[in-house]
Amino acid sequence: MTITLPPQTSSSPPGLQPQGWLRYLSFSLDHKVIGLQYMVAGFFFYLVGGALAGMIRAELVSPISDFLSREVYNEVLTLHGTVMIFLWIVPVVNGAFGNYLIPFYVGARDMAFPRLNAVAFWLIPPAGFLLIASYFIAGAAQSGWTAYPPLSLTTPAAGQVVWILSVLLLGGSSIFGGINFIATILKMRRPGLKMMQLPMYCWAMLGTSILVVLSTPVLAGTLVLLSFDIIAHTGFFNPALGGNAVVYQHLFWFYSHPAVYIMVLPAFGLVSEILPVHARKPLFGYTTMVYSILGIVFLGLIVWAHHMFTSATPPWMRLFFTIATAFIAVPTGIKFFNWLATLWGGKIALNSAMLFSCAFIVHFVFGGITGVALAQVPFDIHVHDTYFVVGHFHYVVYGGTVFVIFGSIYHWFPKFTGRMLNEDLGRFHFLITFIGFNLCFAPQHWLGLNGMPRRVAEYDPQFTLVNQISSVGALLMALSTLPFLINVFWSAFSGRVAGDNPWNALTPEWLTTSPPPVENWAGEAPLVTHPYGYGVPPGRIDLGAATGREIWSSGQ
Ligand code: HEM
Ligand SMILES: [Cu+2]
Repeated sequence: MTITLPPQTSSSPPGLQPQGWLRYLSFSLDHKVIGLQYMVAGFFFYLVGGALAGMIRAELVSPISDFLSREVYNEVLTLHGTVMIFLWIVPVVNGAFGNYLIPFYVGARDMAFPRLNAVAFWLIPPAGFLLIASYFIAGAAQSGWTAYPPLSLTTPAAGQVVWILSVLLLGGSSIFGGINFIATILKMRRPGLKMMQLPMYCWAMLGTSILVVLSTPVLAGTLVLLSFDIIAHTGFFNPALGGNAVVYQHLFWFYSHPAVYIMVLPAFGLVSEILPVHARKPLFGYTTMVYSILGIVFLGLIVWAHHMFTSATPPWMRLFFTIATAFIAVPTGIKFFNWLATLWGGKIALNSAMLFSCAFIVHFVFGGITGVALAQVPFDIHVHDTYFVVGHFHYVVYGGTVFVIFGSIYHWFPKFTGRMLNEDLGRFHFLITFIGFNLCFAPQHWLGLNGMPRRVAEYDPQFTLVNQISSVGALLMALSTLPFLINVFWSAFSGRVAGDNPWNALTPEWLTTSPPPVENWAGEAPLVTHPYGYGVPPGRIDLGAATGREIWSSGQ
């Protein structure tokens, strides 16, 4: 079957589109505007999720539930998890950077389906406000972001149904986005550009989008059935009505394990773009990087039940899921060593983008090792549903993904706005975030190993001191947002003018003006066949016909 998409010249008559900053409040079809809309909306929800995290940590300063009632604690916890995953990380690493960068990387003027793209974004704000409004109107959901039955069937129904509705809207948004990325990467490539010449972020987004398209509909279907159980008292998952709650867990984790890769694969891709530029070295092991992404996609789809070792899972199944999970360490390890090899012997600029990216590598390795530990059944039985798990996944999602989001903003801000972010403020931001993060989440592993359960507002007084240390870390993280926000607002208007290519980078988005014009390039899109041809002496490694600046001019 061959589908040929029309060559894109103009997605919409520019004259009909609002200009200036009004563009960002309108139903724009420009992939760059949509990308930044995702970014700003995502950051808004990050502040909301962060405020909720602050409430959680404030409650946990003392062992009794004094600041929040137990019910409200559960609502805050559920909102926090849902907002951070579905409204901050997923929309930003996929929607924001994907929409901004992918058309440049494939040499297109826009995404394959610009209108679908706008619809995907505009589903997010209503879904987010619905979720938050439920807190004030009906009382928010209380059953955690996993919404396990029978818990989600016995807590107040209205908030849970609103929660389901909101997640369904966000899932729809993800699926539309995923379809668009797959079509754009496979079908919109500039003539002459081969798949194995694409920047690594394209491959990461291709893998991510495959996961999105295969697994999100399963979550959507599951939640629809759950809503039937709540509203119409059907018995799909309700044990009291002959349903099976473990089936819910299988279906839920069939989405939610891949979801960790939906968050972290794009982050891998972004890091693979940042490291070569600031180390002035070609990305090491391009081909193995591509195959390890595909390997992670495949393995990511078959390991979901490692979340269910304590859910009456039979021994043979536990064995299968342990082994399959351990195998993910192979492609992930390949990527890790390739990043190290990229840095090795490089001319490293330790600027903010690089600091955040390098910290990502450290955190991710730590989170990965605790993950392999959790995949071992005897260990998991000991720490299941304790703070060890909370420590583990925050190292992955925050220490991994959120650090990469910040690094990427420092890297691409000059392209977005035409101005540089302030480096001193950036390094200061990095330092406080780094200290705050590790202070907050490293001690939680100790809490878990010593038996403090997660999702509780009250705990044994022996854990008080360590919880207080963790809360101080959280406070530092909250404060670290300030220098970042000041930097962004100040630099957007008065920062140093960046020029088109302040980092002397070779990927195609830097070969146009900053910020880029409506259709990305004034003339024809450049053909970039060696996006990582840095610092290689001519003749030493055969990079084909042209490297560096010669590539930039061809086709322009
Ligand atoms: C200032 C930063 C943050 C702090 C202090 C914080 C703190 C916490 C705490 C204390 C919990 C409760 C764990 C439990 O009892 O089960 C929690 C849960 C959670 N957090 Fe965070 N968090 C932060 C950032 C993030 C980020 C950036 C994400 C992004 C994905 C995130 C995702 C989650 C999730 C998914 C849960 C589980 C919620 C649930 O089990 O229902 N957190 N967080
Ligand atoms: Cu998992």
